[in-house]
Amino acid sequence: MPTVDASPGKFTFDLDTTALLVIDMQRDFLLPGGFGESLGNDVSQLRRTIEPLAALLTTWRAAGLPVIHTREGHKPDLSDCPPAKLTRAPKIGQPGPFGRILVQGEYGHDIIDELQPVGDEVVIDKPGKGAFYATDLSEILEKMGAKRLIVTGVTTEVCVHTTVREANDRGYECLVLSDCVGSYFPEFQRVGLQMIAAQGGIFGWVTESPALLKEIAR
Ligand code: C5J
Repeated sequence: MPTVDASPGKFTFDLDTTALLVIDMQRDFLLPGGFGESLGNDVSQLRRTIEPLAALLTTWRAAGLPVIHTREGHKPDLSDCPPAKLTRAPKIGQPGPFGRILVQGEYGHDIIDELQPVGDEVVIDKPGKGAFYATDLSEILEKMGAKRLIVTGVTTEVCVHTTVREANDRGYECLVLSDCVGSYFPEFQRVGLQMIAAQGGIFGWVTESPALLKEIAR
């Protein structure tokens, strides 16, 4: 079985039962001049994930393995956006440089050009931070027979963490790729990754993408 060196220990997986999750690599979060930057964030902290993630996708797709993309956002009438979320993120639904912010169908809501889904790859629209909440992700993974998830995307301490925690509680083993997840805040990136692998891997495993690429190539 393929095995990669990871923290807190080796992560062994079976290519037939492992899916790649690419979380919220959306223009609103990543493009210079977009929503993320308008909040005062340094988008370069997220953009450094694009190149390794594109390389991973190339190899993963060439091996014929499943990819699931997610997008955080809401229906145009915001009926799926809880008032408590809107109160703390009042820009949601407002016009921005890339269309209404985090609204489905808008340019900014979609995935960046470099990482656009191809073929029949699944795209899950999610109203929350976690990819399992109010989506079909559980059913999709069950149908695929997935038992393990390779987790990538943004942001490390928010949607990646929430999804890894949700997945962990549902019995999935998660390997988080540190160079393919990003936070606007270097401190949150560091601590967020530590928290996943702490206490014997309380939420999962952490490694860098080259370790995984090497195993897939074998
Ligand atoms: C945030 C996300 N940070 N995808 N969303 O609001 O992490």
